[in-house]
Amino acid sequence: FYTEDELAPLFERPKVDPSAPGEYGKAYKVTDNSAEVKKLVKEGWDKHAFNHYVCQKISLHRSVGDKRDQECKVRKWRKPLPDTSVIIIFHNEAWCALLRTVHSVLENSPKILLKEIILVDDASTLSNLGKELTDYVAKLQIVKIIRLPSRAGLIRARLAGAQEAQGSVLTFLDSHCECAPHWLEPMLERIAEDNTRVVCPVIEVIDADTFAMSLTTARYTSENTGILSWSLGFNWAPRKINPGQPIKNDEALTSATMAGGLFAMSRKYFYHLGSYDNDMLVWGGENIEMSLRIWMCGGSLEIHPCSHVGHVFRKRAPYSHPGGSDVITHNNKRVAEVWLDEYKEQYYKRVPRARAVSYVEAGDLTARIKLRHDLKCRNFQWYITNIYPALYATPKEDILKGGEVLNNITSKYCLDSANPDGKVGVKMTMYVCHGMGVNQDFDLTRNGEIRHSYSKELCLQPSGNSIVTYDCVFPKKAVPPEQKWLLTQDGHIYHPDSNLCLTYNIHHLSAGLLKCVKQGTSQIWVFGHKDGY
Ligand code: UD2
Ligand code: MN
Repeated sequence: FYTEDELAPLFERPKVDPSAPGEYGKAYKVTDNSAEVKKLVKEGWDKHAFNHYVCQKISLHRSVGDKRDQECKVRKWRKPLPDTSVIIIFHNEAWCALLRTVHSVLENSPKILLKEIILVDDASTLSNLGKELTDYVAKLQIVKIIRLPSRAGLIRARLAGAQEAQGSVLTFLDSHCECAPHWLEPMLERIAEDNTRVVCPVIEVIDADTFAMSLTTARYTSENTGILSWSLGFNWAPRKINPGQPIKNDEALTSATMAGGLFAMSRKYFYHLGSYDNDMLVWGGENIEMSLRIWMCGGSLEIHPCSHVGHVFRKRAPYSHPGGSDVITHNNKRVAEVWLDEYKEQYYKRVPRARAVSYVEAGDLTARIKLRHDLKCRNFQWYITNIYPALYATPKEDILKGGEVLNNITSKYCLDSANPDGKVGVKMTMYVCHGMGVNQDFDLTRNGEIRHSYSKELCLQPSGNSIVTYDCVFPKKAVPPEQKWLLTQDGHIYHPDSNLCLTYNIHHLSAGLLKCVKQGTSQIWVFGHKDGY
């Protein structure tokens, strides 16, 4: 095992007054209410999408405290561990955030394990990030800067950084992070044991307003791992295996996906696995692409509960997105086409605009498809079954009818779930049929469910006289009676549990349950009228 002395950092953290702003990861609240300060605060938010005024008040060397479990604090790390290059990419990052990231790496990483820090400037235009930055980091011995001549986007910027790296492990960070003590050793140990492991730290939240660094925000505790949705979005969810039980101190949590910005990976394995998709632009999708590639092509992805790094989560990006929001769709479309097999339909169903080639093009996929073939990767069905079973999609053969549910009164109105966030308990409405799928896309399954699977898998069931979306129970358990429906020969959607029928309420533009009647058309539905897209 390494001794504490052997793990000393290159730079000791200078002694900071414990009552100084933000020390131990505490919040800093602006108390000065003068017009002048208010103006500065506003300008900072506008420019950086976080409280830049507060960011500047806090020492570049602050302590963030130590929120690891006791088990982690007493751990020793097995010799020898590989060294690492820390790669930090940035575009117009605030000085205080960027340099605090750099200093926190220098002061919390063992000198013998930290080969270098590589800063990749993705064509920043802020004046102090030029010569002033070059001069500043020259004093930091092992910090290099690579300057990209034009805006490359974060994927290509990371590739440029990796190209220069000398360490045997690549560790990526965003440019607004702060490392907790011994953040590096746990990740390096996992990789030393098996270089096909890709390891992420627990990401603590640095509050964009107060710069408090905490584990308390419910979404980002060490209990959470990464998941994905059919629209290829990333999210967090509580871990499934032994939730709440402490992780043995030489284990890590496996994770279906990674957030993307903070991870360590053997350099050799990074290239063996096809680094990144060089044709992805600006921002987005690369984290899901890499997660699928790692799992499907023989590696594993995990979160180490003993490694903690803070990250400033912002509500909006402070920088421009050349190409607009289409670049994310472009990137995700590449993920769907290369990795999702027949399940790519599930993605297109939720993001219809991605389907039209004329609208968003995926570009040339030959190289990535060849990579998947050469690496003999498993298929997406394997990933669903083994890595993320909650990503259930009804198999095609089990869908009896799919698409719009049109009511026969006017032949104009369709069942509509105006519920983009996939909340449960939201009432169904009726809306002019638009043929775009999304809110108006439903599947009647062989099991009798009416599934609405836009942002989440939801099932229709009655609640009083209304119909609401609720979490589907199948396939975890059998379909409960309240979620069972039957499409009759004459077009009624019958609910056997209540012995009532789905009825269009023309006055309230809603759908509910009423006694089944033969006459009239408010209970006659055309299911699967359009294809859903
Ligand atoms: C998250 C990830 C981020 C990335 C992204 C999806 C975390 C904590 N963050 O977004 O790393 O995976 O999802 O793509 O997991 N940047 C450039 N050039 C650009 C745009 C951004 O260099 O054109 C830099 C930026 O300065 C930052 C990093 O890339 O250091 C990530 O950007 P972000 O912080 O705006 O992304 P975030 O955290 O919302
Ligand atoms: Mn970030």
